Formats: sequence, C-alpha cells, structure tokens
Amino acid sequence: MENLKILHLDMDAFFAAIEQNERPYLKGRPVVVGGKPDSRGVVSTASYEAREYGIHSGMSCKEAYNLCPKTVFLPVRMERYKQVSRTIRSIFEKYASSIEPLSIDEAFLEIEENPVQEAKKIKEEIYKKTGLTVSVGVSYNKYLAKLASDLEKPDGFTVMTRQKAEKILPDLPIRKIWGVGSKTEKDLQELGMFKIKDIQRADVLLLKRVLGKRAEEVRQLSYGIDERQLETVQTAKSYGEERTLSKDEHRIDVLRTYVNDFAEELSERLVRSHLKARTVTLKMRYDDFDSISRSKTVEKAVDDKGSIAKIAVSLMNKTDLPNRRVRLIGVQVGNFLYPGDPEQMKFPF
Ligand code: TTP
Ligand code: MG
Repeated sequence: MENLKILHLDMDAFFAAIEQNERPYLKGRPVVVGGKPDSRGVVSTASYEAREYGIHSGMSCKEAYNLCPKTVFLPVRMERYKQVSRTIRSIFEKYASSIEPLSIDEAFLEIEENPVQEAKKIKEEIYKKTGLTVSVGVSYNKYLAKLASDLEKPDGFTVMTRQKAEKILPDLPIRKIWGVGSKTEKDLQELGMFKIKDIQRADVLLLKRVLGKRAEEVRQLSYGIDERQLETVQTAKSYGEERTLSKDEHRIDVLRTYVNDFAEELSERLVRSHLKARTVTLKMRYDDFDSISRSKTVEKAVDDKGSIAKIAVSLMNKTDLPNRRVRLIGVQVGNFLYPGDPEQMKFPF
C-alpha cells in the first residue's frame, strides 16, 4: 500500500479571496490587493477573475489597471489576513501530527491515519470556518504533494499516487520541478530540455553543467523521488502538570492544594500562549499503581486558574477518593481554542 501521508495545502488567491468573502459585491469581479492603480504599488494578489486578464502577483498596479480598468484595487490588510491564517493553522493542528508552515497561506501536513479522508475534512472545515477555498495535494512525498495541490487550482483536490506521478511527470514543463526557476529554465531550454522527460533522459554531465551540485537532486525530482522530511514546528495538544507525592495521600483537602498549584501554573502557560482550553483532565495513580483519568469538557473555554481548579476538583467526585490512597496527581488542559478561532473573535463570520 502506498503511504499517501503528506499533504500540501495552499489557499486560493488568499488576500483577494478574503476581501471578496467579506464584501460580497466583490465576488465574481476582478480584484487586486496591493494598492491604488495610480500608486507605485505592486499586485500582492489578484483574484482569479483578474488573472483572466493577465494580471498577476508582482506586476505594478498601473500595469494591472491597463490590462483591466474595471479592476477593484484594495489596500493590504495584513492583520486581517494573519488572523485568517491563524484560524487555518488551528484547523491543521487539529488534524495533523506534524506541520511545516511555508507561508501565510501554505503548509505541509503529515497525517498517518486515513490521510485522504482527513484531507477532505480539512478542506471542508476551512470552507466552513472561513468561507475560503484551499487547494489540496495528497501524496507520499513533499514534492509530489506540492505539485498535486497546484494541478487543479483553485478549489482543487488532487491525490498523487505513484502511478499517477509516473504518468503525468514526463510531459510537464521543467519549471514544475522544485527549484527550477526562470533562469534555470532558460538555461535548460537552451540545451533542448523543455519537459520533465528531457531531464529524466539527460546526460548527468550535461545537467551538471547547468545545475552544478543540484543536478542529482533535480534528476531525482524528475522521477518524483523526494526523501525530504517535514521541517516541523511542534504543536502541543495539551499542557499538563503532575507530581509524585512524597507520601501516599487520601485527604481531599490536601490533594486540592496540589490541584490549585497546577491550575495556577497551567493558567499562566495558557495566557502566555494566548490559548484557552475546553477540556480539563484530572489524573491520578493510586498506591497500587492503578492509574485513572477523568475529564470534563466545557462549552466556554477557560484560561483562568479559578475555573481550571474548580473543574479539576469537581472531577475528584468521580474517583475513589477518599477511600484509596494516591501516589501521583496531575491536571491537564487541552482541546485548545486558538486566538483565530471564530468563537474567540469579536465579529462573526
Ligand atoms: P500565493 O499562494 O503564491 O498566491 P495566492 O494565494 O494569492 O494565489 P494561488 O495560491 O491561488 O495561486 O501567495 C499567498 C499570498 O501571499 C497572496 O495572497 C499574497 C501574498 N503574496 C504577496 O504579497 N506577493 C507575492 O508576490 C506573492 C506571490 C504572494
Ligand atoms: Mg495561495
């Protein structure tokens, strides 16, 4: 079985799509985010409608205006885009074991269990929470996942199996190889190489003349071989505090003082990371090493020590206290609400 565990996700016309989504009269119209047409600004994003006129990122707004005078030009609202980016990130964190963020609107994810189904769920959840579409590529390595996400943009969903990769790679243009930019493309074209299959067949020495040290890597990519791992950022799913007691304990009021200490520590960590928790868990190990945990999930996420302690203490009622002795006690908070999550934002989507 193929291990299609790598996902690449890239939001469609990100800045422009956010503007169109928040101002419905812009939907279906050519929109440029970047600045006024008479300014010296450049196009950050062009909506897909604007792209039909040949407008693209990086060109001057003036040039864009000349291509399509009815284009709506908008200023960049970076704070807002970052906020949406965080909402998307929090969705990634819910599903993926590791994440490699690439930019404000793009990331690699690794998902071990049912990656294809999970990828669909992520796409749906992004749409539900933000009203925006994302293009998704699923494959067994980073290069092919990224290639896949681009194939059916916008609103794409492409699963790149080994078989499919072998079929489509040869006829793709060489610039579809990661790291082949316009300069390298030109150099390779001068040697008669236009499609990926030309690189597959090329003499290694010839490739080295243009690519130097990168020749071998480019050749591997031309066959869809890419062994790079995700460069991940670790994302905590929960925070916990626990202590093994110097003496086994069964008195609730003594145990409660530990719980209060933990709640204080956890509250500080949550506030520091701008998180709130929906689930509080009480963990205990009895003197016979029997371990239990009891959880409560609340509707309104918490980050203050009083609420965390109150929930944790209430969970003691669901244990064998005070009839058994405890050698370890701990509290965990999880099921985080991130700053970008809609529930925490001032205005509704
Ligand atoms: P991209 O993902 O490259 O572009 P996009 O999301 O607008 O369009 P698509 O992915 O559908 O092709 O870049 C993401 C955002 O980064 C983009 O919305 C705006 C910003 N950006 C710039 O500010 N300047 C640029 O030159 C580029 C390419 C992007
Ligand atoms: Mg994008």
